[in-house]
Amino acid sequence: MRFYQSILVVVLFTIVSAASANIIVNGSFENPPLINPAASYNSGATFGNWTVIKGDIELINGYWLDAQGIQSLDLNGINPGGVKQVVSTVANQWYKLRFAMAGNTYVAATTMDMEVYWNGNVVDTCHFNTAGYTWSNMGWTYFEYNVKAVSSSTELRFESISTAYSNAGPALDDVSLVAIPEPVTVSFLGLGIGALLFKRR
Ligand SMILES: [Ca+2]
Ligand SMILES: [Ca+2]
Repeated sequence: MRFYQSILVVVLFTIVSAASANIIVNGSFENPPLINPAASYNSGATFGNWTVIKGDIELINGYWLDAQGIQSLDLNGINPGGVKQVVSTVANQWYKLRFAMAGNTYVAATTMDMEVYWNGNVVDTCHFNTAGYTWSNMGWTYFEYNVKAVSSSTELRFESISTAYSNAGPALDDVSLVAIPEPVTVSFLGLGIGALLFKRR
């Protein structure tokens, strides 16, 4: 009985991406810190790295408890509004987009509607029904999506399409965008070529 055993070449490549950080700046809307319970920003205005893109929005500090920190947005100031932030991205990189949504609870219960855009394309139309919720229990709900960048710069946009009450709309907080690490890649090169060979005679 003879054994012929080829050399098993195992080449192990391990790619471990560094832990990724949130690349949204001021995703929790804590800046600028407010003295009053609310501040209004009209279309074209900027605040803490966000730009208002339509209508008007209100930065809220104190009308309700937030998902994170002590400030968040009412995307309907006195009219449906929206915000955007342009972030630095890496082409072909996937990211996890995550945010908390609720609704202004100072009007009768209704469904608040918000569109999310990534690079100009609708990611989703999100809905939140405020029934049963109050300022102290907003029911903040997290939404998560995997989105892919196609260039070095990507626009992220949140837009209220809530018209039930023009001055009360979707509440938004705790926005994050984190690069999704490459899976740990283990390549056994040569495993098929120089396969372990047992030959028995
Ligand atoms: Ca916040
Ligand atoms: Ca409002």
